[in-house]
Amino acid sequence: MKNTCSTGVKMSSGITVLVALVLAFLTPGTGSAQEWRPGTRQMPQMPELSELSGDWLSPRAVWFNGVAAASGVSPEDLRAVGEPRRGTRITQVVRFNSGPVPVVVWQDRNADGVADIIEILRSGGVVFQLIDADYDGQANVLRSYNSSGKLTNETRF
Ligand SMILES: [Ca+2]
Repeated sequence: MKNTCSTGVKMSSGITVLVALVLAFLTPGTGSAQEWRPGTRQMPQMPELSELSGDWLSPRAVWFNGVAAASGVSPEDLRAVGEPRRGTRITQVVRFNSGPVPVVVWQDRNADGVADIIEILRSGGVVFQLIDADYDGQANVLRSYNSSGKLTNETRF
């Protein structure tokens, strides 16, 4: 994984903060909205459809850390809408919406009950995409996109 702050860690904390501030001002388009990372590589269980009308956030709050900065919408303001796999009650897609607009989308493509794509959107456009490409329950890649939909970073795990 790329870590551009590795030299900063060795400096005194005051200088590190100063360097971080200067970098924040000098680097256009890389504010806090671009910094989302999953807290864990272990992809989450899909919620049951019946959970979505209750407190769906608390049991999976770790997956919503940083979502406010990335999306511009606080997780507490989201409404969860689930979509079952055809002919079943197995959750295939959950959209965590602000009004009609999805802010976070979880998908389980292979119906094993574990999310394999997690997307965070800003104003309706995907800004982060976390993918478990081989369906082993571990995230393989995190992609970042800018507001034009252009891929700006790809981190493989
Ligand atoms: Ca899955």
